[in-house]
Amino acid sequence: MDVIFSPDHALHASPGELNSGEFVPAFEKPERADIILRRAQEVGLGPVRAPLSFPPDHLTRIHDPRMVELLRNGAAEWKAAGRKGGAFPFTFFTRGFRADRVPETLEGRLAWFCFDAGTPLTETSWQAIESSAHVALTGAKAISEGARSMFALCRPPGHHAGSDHYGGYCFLNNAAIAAQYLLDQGAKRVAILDVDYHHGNGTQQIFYHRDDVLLVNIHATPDQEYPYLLGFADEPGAGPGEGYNLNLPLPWGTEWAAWSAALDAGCQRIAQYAPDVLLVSLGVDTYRNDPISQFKLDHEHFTRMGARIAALGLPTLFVMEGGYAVAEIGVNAVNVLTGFDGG
Ligand code: OKP
Ligand code: ZN
Repeated sequence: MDVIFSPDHALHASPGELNSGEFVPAFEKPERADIILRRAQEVGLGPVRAPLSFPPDHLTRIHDPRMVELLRNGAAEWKAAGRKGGAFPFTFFTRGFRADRVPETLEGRLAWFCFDAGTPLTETSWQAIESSAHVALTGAKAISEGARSMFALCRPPGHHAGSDHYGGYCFLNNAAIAAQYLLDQGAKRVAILDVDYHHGNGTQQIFYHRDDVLLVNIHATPDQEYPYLLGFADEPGAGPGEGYNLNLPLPWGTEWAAWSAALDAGCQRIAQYAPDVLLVSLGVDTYRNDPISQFKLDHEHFTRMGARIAALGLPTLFVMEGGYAVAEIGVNAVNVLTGFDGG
């Protein structure tokens, strides 16, 4: 399958993140995408293509334009105010604060739109963020034109970003933007299968009230794991979207037997929905040696994951999300894709 990749991803290099009380080097770093690309080339996965460019309304179909504006200019405003390092929030919006006005100050907007202490903006982040969305859109365009499968090698990732909030190393929700594009091009039903270790809270929030996107999420239970506040089993969707969100939370320590049973259940729901297109939010942080995760999948399980997804027989767009065992991220991610291709 073709790989969509932009070297612009490297323009987002986080200066670090708050982790367990310390400011530590970022886990989400540029090497991740470069290593996946190198592995894809090593196994001859398929041609590597640059992203096309798209008008900004594809981004604002999903995201609040005021948040997009913050992502675009926040770091420059931060620097103009004499600050150093990345643009991090200091305050976080929560219950009890004014919900009826978006602040005008940079600090206020960071507090309003950003929900964690791991997702700073740097002066060149926007180019990477936008290119990551364009990588996903380019994959979606190829699928809408009849491709059986595509790999959008997105970085930074996207599934924690909601319509008006960002965090978890994610700024724009690449998979959601791609899903909306496919619907706008005429697809009637899109399914998203999120196999990242973490719950895709942003994707869930974006589509929670809709029945034209089925979301299936397999992830570490929020009773134990980030993002802690969403991703429980009793979140079926609401209004017209009721029945179109399926969360399959699993405990720390989950191995392939239980993980693959959840995958089977998720795939059965997707088959029943009979979508026109499948998107896979592909995180490989379920890997046994991932530095921030607690599942126990091995290299060969990623190959089997890809084969199970292929058995759905759907046009499939893979959108890269997480995975922090950097030395092994290439093998794990590409195993899913070669497993899909039957290799
Ligand atoms: C992004 B994706 C670890 C803090 C966790 C956020 C994790 C974001 C994961 N102590 N920080 O879903 O892979
Ligand atoms: Zn993750």
